[in-house]
Amino acid sequence: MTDTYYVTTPIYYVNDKPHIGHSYTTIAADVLARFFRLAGRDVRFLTGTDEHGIKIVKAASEKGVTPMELADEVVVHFQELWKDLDISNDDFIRTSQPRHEKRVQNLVAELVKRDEIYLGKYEGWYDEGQEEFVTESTARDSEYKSVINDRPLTRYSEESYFFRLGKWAPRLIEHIEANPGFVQPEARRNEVLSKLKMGVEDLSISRRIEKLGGWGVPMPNDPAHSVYVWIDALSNYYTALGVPEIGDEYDGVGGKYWPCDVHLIGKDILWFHAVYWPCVLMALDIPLPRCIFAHGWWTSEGRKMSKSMGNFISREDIASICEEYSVDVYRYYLMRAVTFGADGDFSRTALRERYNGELANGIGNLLSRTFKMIGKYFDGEVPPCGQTTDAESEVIAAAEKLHTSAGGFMDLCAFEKYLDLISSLTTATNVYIERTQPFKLAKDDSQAERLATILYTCAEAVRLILLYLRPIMPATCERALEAMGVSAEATFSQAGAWGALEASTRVRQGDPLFPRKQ
Ligand code: ME8
Repeated sequence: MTDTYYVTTPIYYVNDKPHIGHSYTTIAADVLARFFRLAGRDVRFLTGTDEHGIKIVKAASEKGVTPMELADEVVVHFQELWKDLDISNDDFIRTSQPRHEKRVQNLVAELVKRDEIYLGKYEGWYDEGQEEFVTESTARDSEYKSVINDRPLTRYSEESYFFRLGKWAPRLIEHIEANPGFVQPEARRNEVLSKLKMGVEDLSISRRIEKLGGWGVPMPNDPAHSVYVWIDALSNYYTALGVPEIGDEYDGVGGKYWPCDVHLIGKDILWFHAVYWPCVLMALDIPLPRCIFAHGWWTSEGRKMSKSMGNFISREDIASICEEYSVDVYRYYLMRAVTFGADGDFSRTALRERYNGELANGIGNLLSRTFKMIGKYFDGEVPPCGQTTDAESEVIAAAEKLHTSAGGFMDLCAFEKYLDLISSLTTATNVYIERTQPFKLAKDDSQAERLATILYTCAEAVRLILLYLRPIMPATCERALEAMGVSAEATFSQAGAWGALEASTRVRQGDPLFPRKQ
């Protein structure tokens, strides 16, 4: 039986078009999915859209359309952008789909049956932008405005169903303490733990459906109420797999992928994922996901992104960056520029510097030097590797480290450490060329075997760099690997170790992989 790997992104609100932040989480999830497919795992990668809730109802009414019309219009922007960015999701869930709505009702009915839900009265503040309940003290501290978008909080006083969150909090604390990898990174885990230890109240999980103009999933036990949008949304990770089984055509399509390996999210929505979701799952006796990883926040040109400040990186801006460089360079930059988990700043200047330094001068230059020399001295055929010497050892060691450590870093979503391994191999090989000076040896016939060994070493390093870079830069690496005769099916276990490159493989020098930019 193949080992499964299940990765998800948040499902994005359809009140507005996607921007750099949405693309960041989705690209990171795509990198994981592509890596683990190449590592031979049976991968499921899910993304989608969150279409219910007051936020969507309001955005639709401002535009004079129905929520369904708004969702149908905006979802296309997400789907098209994912296609443009070479996102390899296996499924795309929309919370307005019957396959999801029916399963949410089924899950909530089970909670009712288990007496995990009771009728009470909610009185308090609500942040409609975040679809989040706000405590009296937080509301007071923020002068009754949203801490996210500064809009006034809404006052609510209504009958509501509550989920017994408080009952499950102690078990959740135990789980987080016993499983250090459950909430990542560690600083976020500590934040969640200390907030949990301050005590949590039961969670209001329904809204009067007429307040939402009927837009939502009706509570199965009382259709005058609809399920709170976060309970509806979080369930997508489970319902998309066709579980629980309800007798439709989706039944069990992906049941084997649960529990999820990693929910990738931004830090803004950690509490919902690290507290509400696991408590609901515990109440339903469903195993918990292995990891919830909250990444940091992107600012743009040093400031919080905002449309009015003109530094917003919209879908159109992403398209223009991809046109100037390539989709793969955009993907590389997002994964490379910041430690996953920390905040980052997007700047065109930094992008150009990294592109020229790491891609054009680093990998691109190594590849073109290697292919050129093999073309010139060996008629374009990788020469056989002779006796290796100390000179090769650093390159081989860097390649072996890449092979043995790559999976561990991907498992921890440590993209920057993974890319460091690739960059160490690139640097070691470029330094190796400088030291061994193959272009000089080529003038001396008695050095033919040594020259062959050096160029084999370079070609093998290039092959491994491209192979491991492939999850991040799929189109570029597949093209370049093809020019080295490496099959698109090559997995890390068959092809990831040093020495798999066969002598007499033909290499073709095509256009430069990363032409320098001014
Ligand atoms: O919160 N930097 O949807 P959403 C980095 N529907 N990431 C960012 C970002 C930024 N500046 N801005 C957005 C929702 N993101 C809910 C989720 S899940 C069951 C329901 C990314 O459209 C990041 O992944 O507001 C963040 O968590 C997500 O977009 C929020 O997307």
